[in-house]
This record gives sequence, structure tokens and C-alpha cells, in this order.
Amino acid sequence: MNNMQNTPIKTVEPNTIKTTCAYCGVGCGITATVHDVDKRLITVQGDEQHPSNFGRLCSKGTALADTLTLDDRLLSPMYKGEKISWDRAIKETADQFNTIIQQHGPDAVAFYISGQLLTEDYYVANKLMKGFIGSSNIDTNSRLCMASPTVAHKRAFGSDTVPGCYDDFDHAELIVLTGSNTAWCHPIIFQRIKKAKENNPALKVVVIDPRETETCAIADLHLPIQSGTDAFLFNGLLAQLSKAQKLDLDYIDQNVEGFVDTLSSAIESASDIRNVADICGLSEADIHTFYEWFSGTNKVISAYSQGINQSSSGTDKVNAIINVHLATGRIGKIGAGPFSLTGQPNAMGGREVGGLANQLAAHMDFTEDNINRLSRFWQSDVVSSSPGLKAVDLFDAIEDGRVKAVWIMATSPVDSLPNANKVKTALEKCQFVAVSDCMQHTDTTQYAHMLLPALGWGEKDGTVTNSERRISRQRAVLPAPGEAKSDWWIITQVAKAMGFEKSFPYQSAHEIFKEHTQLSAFENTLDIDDSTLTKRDFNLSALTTLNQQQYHKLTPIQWPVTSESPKGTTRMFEDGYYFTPSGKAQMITVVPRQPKAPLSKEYPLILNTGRIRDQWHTMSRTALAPQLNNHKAEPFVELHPADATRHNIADGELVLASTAYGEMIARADVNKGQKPGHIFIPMHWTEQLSSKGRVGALVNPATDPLSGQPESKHTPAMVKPYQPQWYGFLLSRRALPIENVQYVVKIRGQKFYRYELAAETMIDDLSAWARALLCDNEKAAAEWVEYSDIKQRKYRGARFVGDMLESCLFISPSLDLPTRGWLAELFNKSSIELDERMAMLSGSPPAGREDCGKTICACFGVGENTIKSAISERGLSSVQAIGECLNAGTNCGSCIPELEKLLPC
Ligand SMILES: Nc1nc2c(c(=O)[nH]1)N[C@H]1C(S)=C(S)[C@@H](COP(=O)(O)OP(=O)(O)OC[C@H]3O[C@@H](n4cnc5c(=O)[nH]c(N)nc54)[C@H](O)[C@@H]3O)O[C@H]1N2
Ligand SMILES: Nc1nc2c(c(=O)[nH]1)N[C@H]1C(S)=C(S)[C@@H](COP(=O)(O)OP(=O)(O)OC[C@H]3O[C@@H](n4cnc5c(=O)[nH]c(N)nc54)[C@H](O)[C@@H]3O)O[C@H]1N2
Ligand code: SF4
Ligand SMILES: [Mo]
Repeated sequence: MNNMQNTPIKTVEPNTIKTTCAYCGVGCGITATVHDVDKRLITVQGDEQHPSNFGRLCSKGTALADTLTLDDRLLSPMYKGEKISWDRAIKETADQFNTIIQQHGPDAVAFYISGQLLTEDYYVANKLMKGFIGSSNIDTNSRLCMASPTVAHKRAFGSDTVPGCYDDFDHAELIVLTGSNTAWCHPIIFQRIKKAKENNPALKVVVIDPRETETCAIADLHLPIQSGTDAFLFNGLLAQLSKAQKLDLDYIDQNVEGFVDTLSSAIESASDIRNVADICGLSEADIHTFYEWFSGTNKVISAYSQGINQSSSGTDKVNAIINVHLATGRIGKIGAGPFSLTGQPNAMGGREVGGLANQLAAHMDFTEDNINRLSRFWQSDVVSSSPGLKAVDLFDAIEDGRVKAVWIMATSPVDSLPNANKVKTALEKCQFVAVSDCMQHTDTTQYAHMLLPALGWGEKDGTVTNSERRISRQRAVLPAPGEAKSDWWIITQVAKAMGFEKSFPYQSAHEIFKEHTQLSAFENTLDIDDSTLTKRDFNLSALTTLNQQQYHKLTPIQWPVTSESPKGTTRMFEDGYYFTPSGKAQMITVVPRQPKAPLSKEYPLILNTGRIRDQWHTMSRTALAPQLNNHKAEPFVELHPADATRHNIADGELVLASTAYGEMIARADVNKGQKPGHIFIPMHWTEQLSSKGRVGALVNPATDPLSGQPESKHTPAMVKPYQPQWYGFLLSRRALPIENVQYVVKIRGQKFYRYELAAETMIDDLSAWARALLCDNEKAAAEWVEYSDIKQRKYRGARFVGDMLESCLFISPSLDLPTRGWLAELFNKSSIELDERMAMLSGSPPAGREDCGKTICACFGVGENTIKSAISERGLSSVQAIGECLNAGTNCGSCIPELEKLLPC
């Protein structure tokens, strides 16, 4: 008998769990399969049923399984460097906060939290601070990210609502990507747009960005705009739409207010295209083309991100974009709308619970009615009645002693806030600093008195909301390591110890989610007989009855979820109703402003900062996956050849970049993709991985007056060559302590650490120095091959243990060092042949074995040189052909724009 007949067919293996990616706001669904719990061995795949990614993942999502190592994990609470019990940690934290509150009042304490938290964590943090401590000094790293769209949405729609959904990208006929490097930062949306273009060749894409990014690979038009001038361009577009009679006057009449004033102001500031071209640093012809395409296309999406938001006029810029959509009625319709691309996995969830200092929970703001409503819901008479300090002001208040205790969760302000050296001083001075993090050593944990070990991705359990309002479950795949606990548990325990037991009774994330949904539904109705009631956009009333099991099984759903829309809401504002007192949307008069800090003779360049393809923020997780470290292995500064010549800088050299706030060293990447006068430095490198690579120290603290969002994309800067006495690099199986070397960058390879080095003082005896460093007190018998040229001050040395390469070091007074790729590959070999040893001494790969070059395809580890030679030797002429030959580009597809660039034109 075939016993299979009696076995029910399992569609999902028992050890396969659906969850959501840890990283960006696209919010891709993941299917994780656990292979070995003890070894934390899992594999991940894109969840084909998840409507945000339909099975696709980018390079970072694909590498998630390789970030689960426990290396440097914070595994128990620590107070002043000593491990302590949870009981003590909780009591001490609660006592410190209570004492300071008693002595100095509730505004003397603060929380600084993060879009990496789950909604449930966020909800209890906000409830504790605003509802029970009675202060609004809780802000989040979303201040650096989503604050401007939040205020702009509120001004235009009366609510912080993203109108559209990803499906709209499939239907649009024109997609304008402004201030967004979608290819690298929202890769799965980028791939969706690319697919839409293949399906509909008439679909046009316009990219507005001072840099020619990888996103331009799908652009029909790239507008390399002068930094900070987008509001001129969009005001000009509004004026032009009016002139061309392309406004939707019926829509305006029925659904919009503020039209006349907004239009006349736009005409005043930007009706002369020549003038707009001048200010924006663009050609008139390109502006005409953009305006014509926009005027002539109904289904337009304008998606934007940090190039718009991170600006001292970010709120106005967002409203300038929304204005053109309102004036053309291109909103709340299939394939049309303004679209704020959110950054972090839970940037949206944080806003839903009121994580920002100027919001209350559940999309309520600080009106008397809302404060009263929350007081009744939370049964607290101390609900905070006015906004608190926004991130930059908050750290200023810590620095000048107004705030005496801060609890930082899931963010590293020592890296990510502007003027970041001041954040160090602030934390040094602060009476009590608690930090909840997964990692023991970050640039911020160094300043903590109290370290609280948190669960990370793959261990924590709750919900996140992505850019299209879609709530998805993040589920635990692995058990908690060490004594790490979920953030909601830690906050709840401290709340209880502070004396708020009754209000924080939660035993599970589900109980918190339930309360959150109940609050969203609480008095959320429009009743014309009761003027205190309003209808709020954020409403999960149909989820209030979810039981634990249903919560556990919750499938992705877009809010609002109500009795009228129990399956969620794809698109908002379809009926033209907005959440303003009149029910109409508001066009907002925008008077464009230039960035706050002007350039000067001393600082003649614009420092622009942002992201790279394979790293996430402070690299605390992505840098654990070796395959993500070789695409861009060092901090770099991109500059235009004209600026490079002017400042005497050659490609590949080290550069000292400085501003009025701080300085750093980075490798020059000279390319024509930069707009002259602009330089770009990635935000990712910290002091954990680089001695001088923290760009946050250089960024000016100018903020938007309405949103408080910092101007991270525009700081006056200067560059000059950094001229060390010697350059070098080291590859070693073990991490080694490197001292008295000014420039050190450390990355993790598959079987080695790679250190890039440069130093300001000559070493007398290179061989002795090398031997001391590479041995690092290790007594194991080792064999050496060495070449040392005292006159030329060059050194090449390798240390072998058994037949295997243990470490190698190369030093030279110039940049003529060997390439790293072929040496890295030697770490995979069980014995090193003579020809390879000789090659190490001569500094170039053995004949016939070329260096693979920097990684282009992270998924299959395929290097640039390998691809280039395959293209020339085998005559490859398409991305598909490269894929068939080398696999490159066939998994996540994040590298396809770069593969296209390598193909012959
Ligand atoms: N790989 C990767 N992906 C990520 C992240 C990550 O760390 N790594 N982080 C996530 C987060 S939290 C966020 S917020 C998003 C950010 O996503 P993005 O906003 O797309 O990323 P950024 O690189 O910060 O900036 C986008 C672009 O704005 C351009 N820009 C600068 N100034 C101006 C200007 O004045 N006008 C215009 N039009 N453009 C300008 C920059 O040149 C840059 O290319 O990415 C998310 N995704
Ligand atoms: N110059 C410049 N600065 C910027 C930006 C820029 O473009 N340029 N962008 C800004 C933007 S948009 C953002 S979003 C920020 C991001 O900046 P940060 O928030 O500082 O960066 P992350 O690396 O995401 O920090 C997350 C920290 O949280 C920890 N962590 C991860 N998961 C958890 C968890 O579940 N619980 C706890 N307790 N800890 C966890 C990680 O180990 C890490 O130490 O940077 C901002 N700063
Ligand atoms: S696009 Fe990449 S980083 Fe973003 S959620 Fe999807 S897999 Fe994760
Ligand atoms: Mo962000």
C-alpha cells in the first residue's frame, strides 16, 4: 500500500516560516527555512505570495541568513561595563529615570527610538513617555528620514497618508523619481518599474538627482538638478500646467482648496523656464521635455525620498510635488499619485503609533480633544499636552544639560545625526544613558551606562508597515540568543518598575497589537452632532477582534482595515474626501528656498550623503555578510573630474574631506556621474569599521523649520589630497590590533578580515613591524615569505600556518599595491603552491590567473574583471548572456544596472 495516500500533503514545511525583510520600506515577504537551530543556520527566499515582492529579494534581503552570527552580539544586560541580571538592569533604569523626573520634572528625560523597532515596541515606548511619564521627549530616527513628508501630508491631506500602492507603478505611464536612488535603496520597486517598462514600452521614467545614479539605467530623462532646488522645478511645473491648460479644474473645484494663492505664488517664483533652468542647473530643453511629458500624461507617479526630505525646506518640497498632483487630479487614481518612499522597515508603523515628538498615538495630533481622548483611552491624567524636542534639538538639550537621562533604542545617533561629534559630547555629559541594541560594540553603545540586549531580526515577533501602508508580520525564526529580550518586553518591564504596572500588563506582542488597533478605532468617526469627533485615516477597527492565533497567522494587509474595507484599502482618496475640516485637500503655497548654509571660498563644494547598494546604515548587520562587503569596500568620495583636477585629486587616492563641523578620510572615486561642484560620500562607515570614515561628523545640523528634518544632503565642504607616508593592506584570518596607523578600514571577507591602511609616519624596520603585527603574540609555528626593499620602502610579506595562508601584508609609499581579489581567494585553499608564493612576493597574480576585481554580483560573488573578460573573450552582448555564462545578475537582479554599464555600447 502506498502510505503516501494517507499523509496529508504539506504545502509548507514545519520549519519554514513566513516573515518580512529586516531592511527597507519596500517590506518584502520572506520565507525562512531553519536548518539547524543551534548553529543558527537558516536559508531565506522571497515569499512568492507576498504582494510587495512576489518572491523577489534584493542583495541585502538575500544575504539575511548570513547576518545571524552571534559575533559581538550583546547577550546580557550590562551596567558600566559589568554584566548584570535583568532584574537589576530594569530596576536601575527605572530608578534613574524616576529620580531625575522627581528632581527635574518629566521633560528632563527622553527616549530616542527608531524605525527598526516593530510597531508593538514602538507603541509601548510612546505610551510610556507621552502617556505616563507625561513628556513628549520621545523622538525617532524617522526625524532624519520621514519627518518632512509627514508634515507635508498633514498639511495637504489633513492626515499622514500615503495615497497610493505599488500596484500603481504597474499602471503608470510616467514615473518621476526625484531624490530617490531607487535602484539601490528600494531595489524591488526599481525592478517592478523596470518590468512595467518592459510590459509597456511607452512608460517613461524621469530621474531627478544631482548624481547620475544606477537608477538612471531606466531613465528616459535624467535631470541632474542643482542640490536643493527641486521646489523651483515643481513650482515651475505647476505654472506650466496652468499655462498649457492642463489643470483639472473640476477636481480642484470639488476637492481642493488653496489653489489660487498657490498657483499665483508658483507663477511668481517659477514661471520663467529660463530662470528655473538657471537656478536648477538644468538645460531649458530638458525642463521643457519634463514639463511636456508631465502635462501630456494622466497616469503619473511622482515618487520621492531623501533627496527631497532631507532638506531645510523638505516639507515645502514635498508639498510642491503634491500640489501638481492635486491641481491635475492625479491622486487616488490607478497609476497616479505622489508617492513617499519610506526608508526603514517600520518607518510607517512608527508614525502610526506617534513615535515622533510632535505626534500623539494613532495619527492624532496635539489638540485638546485628542489629548482628552487619549487620557480616557489610556486612563491617565498626565498625557503630554504639547510636542517635545525633535532629534537635533533633543541632543542639543542633552548637551546643555536640560535633558539628563536618555534611552536610545535601535539607532546609532553618534553616526546618523548631523554634527555627530556634538552627539558624542552630549552623551559624554549625560547623567544616564541607556542603550537597547543587538550589538555590544557600536559607536553609540560606547557611551551607554546601561546596555540592554535586544532581539534582532529573525528572533523578534510583531508587525511592520511598509511604504504602501501594508502591515506584515515579522516572525521569530530562531530562539532568543543569550538573555536578549524583545524591545516591547524591556520597555514594559521598565514601565512597571517605574510604577505603571496596571497600564503595561502585556504578556505578548499580540496584546499590544490589539490595544493599538483598539486605539486606532477609538472614537474614530465623523459625527456632525459632536464636534469633538473626527474621522482619522489610520483605522484598524476590523482587526480589533484578532485572537492570538489569528494574529499569528495575519497575512499582509493595507490599512485602513474597517467594516467597509475588511480586506484593507489599496488606494486612499479615491472618493476625493480628505481628512481636513472641510474634507478638501489643501494646496500649499511654496516659496522656494535655497539650502541654509551657503558655500564659501573655504568650503566651495556641496557635500551630499546617502546610501550604497549592499550596506544598511551603520553596517551593524550587513557588514557581517562577507558577500555584501566587496562591492564598495571602503568609505569613498565621489567627485567630478573637473573638481578632482581643481583640488589636485586623482582617482583612487585618499582624500581629506572637511566641513565646518568635522573631517574624514575617504578614497577618491572620480567620475562624470557627479555634478560639478557636488561631492557624494556614503553614510555607512562607523568607527567600528574605519578610523576616519564617519561622515555624520561633517554634516551640518541645519533643519527644516516645520519638520525638524536635517539637511543631510547639503553641507558646504572642501577636499584635499590626504598624503600619508605609506599605504598598505592586510588580509588575515584573525582580527588583528592595528595601532598608530591613521587610516584603517576593516571589512569581513569569507575567510579573512581585510584592512586597508595608510599612515603618517614611516616605519623604520618594516619586516619587524610586520612580524609583530601578524604574529600578534601567537606562538604557533609559522612559515614566512617576505620581500622588503629598504630603499624603496616597500614590503610584501605572507605568513603561513601549516600549508595555509594565515595572513599577508603589503606596504608601499605609493598606491602601487597588488590587487586584493586573487590574494583573497588564496584563503580558500588548503595549501599554497610555490608559484602562488612567488606571485605574492612579486605582487601580481600568477600568470593566467587574473584578479576577479570588486564584486558586482553579490549573490554569486562575481567580480568586475571576471565579467569584463567574459564580455570581451566570449563576445557577450546582453545581461542575459552574462547571466547564462557567469550566473551574475540571475538571482536578486540588484546588479543588473551595473552589468549593463559594463556591456559595450
Ligand atoms: N542599500 C540600502 N538601501 C536602503 C537603505 C540603506 O541604508 N541601504 N536605507 C533605507 C532608508 S532608511 C532610507 S531613508 C532610504 C533612502 O533612499 P534614497 O533616498 O533613495 O537614498 P539616498 O542615497 O539617501 O538619497 C537618494 C538620492 O538623493 C539625491 N539627492 C541629493 N540631493 C538632492 C536634491 O537636492 N534633489 C534631488 N532631487 N535629489 C537629491 C542623492 O544624490 C541620492 O542619489 O533607503 C532605504 N534603503
Ligand atoms: N549623513 C547622513 N546621515 C543620515 C542619513 C543620510 O542620508 N545621510 N540618513 C538618515 C536616515 S534616513 C536614517 S533612517 C538613519 C539611520 O541611522 P541609524 O538608525 O543610526 O542606523 P542603523 O544602522 O539602522 O541603527 C540601527 C541600530 O539598531 C540596532 N538594531 C537593529 N535591530 C534592532 C532591534 O530590533 N532592536 C534594537 N534595540 N536594536 C536594533 C542595530 O544593531 C544598530 O546598532 O540615518 C540618518 N542619517
Ligand atoms: S528591497 Fe531588499 S532590503 Fe528592501 S525589503 Fe526588499 S529584500 Fe529587503
Ligand atoms: Mo531612513
